[in-house]
Amino acid sequence: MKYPSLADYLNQQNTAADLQSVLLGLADTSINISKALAKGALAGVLGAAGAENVQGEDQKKLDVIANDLIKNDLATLSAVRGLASEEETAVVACNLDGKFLVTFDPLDGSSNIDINSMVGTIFSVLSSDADGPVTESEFLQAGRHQKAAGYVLYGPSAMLVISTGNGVAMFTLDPDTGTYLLTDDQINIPKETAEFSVNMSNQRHWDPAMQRYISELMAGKEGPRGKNYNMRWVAAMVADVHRILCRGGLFTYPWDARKPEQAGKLRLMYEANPMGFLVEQAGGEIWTPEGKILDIQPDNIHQRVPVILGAAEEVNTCVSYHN
Ligand code: AFP
Repeated sequence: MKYPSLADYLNQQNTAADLQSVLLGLADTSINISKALAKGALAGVLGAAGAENVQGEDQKKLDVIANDLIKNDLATLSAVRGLASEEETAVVACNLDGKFLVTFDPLDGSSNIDINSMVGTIFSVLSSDADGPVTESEFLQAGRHQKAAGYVLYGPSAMLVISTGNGVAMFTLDPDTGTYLLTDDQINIPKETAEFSVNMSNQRHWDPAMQRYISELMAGKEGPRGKNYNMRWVAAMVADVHRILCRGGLFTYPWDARKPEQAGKLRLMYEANPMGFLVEQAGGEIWTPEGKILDIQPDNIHQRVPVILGAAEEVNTCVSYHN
């Protein structure tokens, strides 16, 4: 069976050549990241980098390697005007005549690196008609304005998942040829689910509404929900969202009282928005307890949000506990 390549797919979607160049560039960079991950300890790339990022998180060597690979490769693309990264304090200017802005989490799930578990790269593509110096304010667009979004999951297979606003497509990296081949473009999240995804160890820190919602899932068939639920937690949003795109479910990273001044752990511009774009394109929903995430007007590029995403009916039920 002949599987279409990423370029075949983008041409078939009539994706503009400049946007194609950004997506094809990110795909190429991800292949190099997957090679660095595969070498792991053999290349001396595991462990801590000995520095903190703007989030105050200890950087892993591969966080820095992945960030630099993406930053350097994007800078070679004439279509890219600027970029913002979880690992960069400020926005970075690329080619001032370019019309696309790229935000990304170069290696999501860093705490999984040293245990050879799943990690990923998340990216979001916005457009800008500004000229002159690149400013943070150009990036501060609601997620609904994204021109494309996607991720690469470095799992047993490396898989690229993207949307340009006309559904979601999944590509599998053929290691023999080093090309991403289209393996699924019928991605739909069922409206209901019996599987949820949350880090239960934070339960005592959640607000009472989330505590009650999750406890009623845990009560199973004998409880108010009247059915048993399964739970999964990979500790890499890319892997948990990929599972939801493949077989449904609800994922949440709620606000918690450990850092009450923070709205949540996950970042709006390069985690929640790109994942939310994909989830909505696949028929799911993504909310904070107060409203749809893709409608949020960002205040800054490293803004955090509480996240509830996945099966539309289940997301709406979870949000309703907070009303
Ligand atoms: P790291 O990249 O620091 O491992 O964080 C990953 C993440 O941002 C997201 O991908 C996971 O869903 C979530 O944090 C895991 O958080 P916990 O480690 O608190 O479970």
